[in-house]
Amino acid sequence: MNATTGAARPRVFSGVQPTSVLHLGNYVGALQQWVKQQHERDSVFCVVDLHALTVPEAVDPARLREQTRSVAALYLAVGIEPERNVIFVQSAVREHTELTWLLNCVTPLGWLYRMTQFKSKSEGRESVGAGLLDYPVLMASDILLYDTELVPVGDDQVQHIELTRDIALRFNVLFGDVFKLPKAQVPTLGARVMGMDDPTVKMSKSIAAHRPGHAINLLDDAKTVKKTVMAAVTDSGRELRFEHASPGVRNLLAVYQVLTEKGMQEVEAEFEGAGYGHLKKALVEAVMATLEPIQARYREYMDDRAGLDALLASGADRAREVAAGTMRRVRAAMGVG
Ligand code: ATP
Ligand code: LTN
Repeated sequence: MNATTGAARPRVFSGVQPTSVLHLGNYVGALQQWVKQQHERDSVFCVVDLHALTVPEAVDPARLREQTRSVAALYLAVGIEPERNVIFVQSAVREHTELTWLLNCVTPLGWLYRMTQFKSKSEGRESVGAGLLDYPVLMASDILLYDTELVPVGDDQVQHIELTRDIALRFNVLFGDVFKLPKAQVPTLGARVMGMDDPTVKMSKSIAAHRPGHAINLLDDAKTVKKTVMAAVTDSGRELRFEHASPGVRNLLAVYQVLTEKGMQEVEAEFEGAGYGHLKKALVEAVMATLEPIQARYREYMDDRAGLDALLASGADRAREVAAGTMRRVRAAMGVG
């Protein structure tokens, strides 16, 4: 698909749901890794809008469309180069839904009921759509359509990628060797950024939507970031060492470390004898130093609507070419189409 990439580079696929504005956890857990490795990988990055529909009551159609463009603009704004990588919107490539149906037919229901994300997202609800249970099969289709080897994600998604391998393996056993078996790639640092208001839960878009102070969003201004960080949960101690810190303080230290790209010891030395106020102030500066250039580029992409749409259309064309080839193999193996 990508004439400039050559065959030797491993294929990478990843995506984010356009459920709302992305946060710092999405950035350090996923997007930052994508950017760092884009020169050594043959990458496909997708805005997974069909996944956002799995909680349909949370989605307004006009907002979903706008949010989808906004996430795509953020991919570009964080530094993903469209010439080197394929960037596209999931619903523009129909092969994703077609493969989902075919993979549904080889996926035991028990495997889907076991997924922790399904359990947590369906908990306490009177009724949930079949799409929420089927979410990981759509995700498996995303990954398997592109002969993906590596899937860079935060650690909450590892279970879904293991399931993707299981589905691919089962398909290959039943119908012959069609799919490559992908692996998750989780960053050593920042794989699970915790909530600023509650360091016992992962920073998450869905919580941020109804709890101000939970997340640092990538489009937050300096005043909002300052308010969120200054109010972040810490403890009554003073110890600024990774090993002895409470979960809230450890989270702040880890985010600071990952944004400044400093070593653990360097960070500890920097804050030796200092109070939490000092750490929080330094963190606000580090966050804004990361976010300001991203926000400036984001505005440029969002202001050029035609340019962004053309870029996504060309990404979808390139993605479709690969996806169509995989579907020919799948249909032939299954005896349909
Ligand atoms: P939602 O609350 O809508 O499920 P989310 O905030 O969990 O959303 P996703 O769209 O599910 O975000 O995740 C996009 C990517 O960001 C995935 O690779 C995921 O693993 C990663 N990610 C999400 N939250 C965090 C976090 N707190 N720390 C590190 N990585 C994260
Ligand atoms: N479930 C993922 C989003 C996602 C994804 C993918 C990630 C959908 N399809 C394929 C990697 C590869 C999440 O982050 N919530």
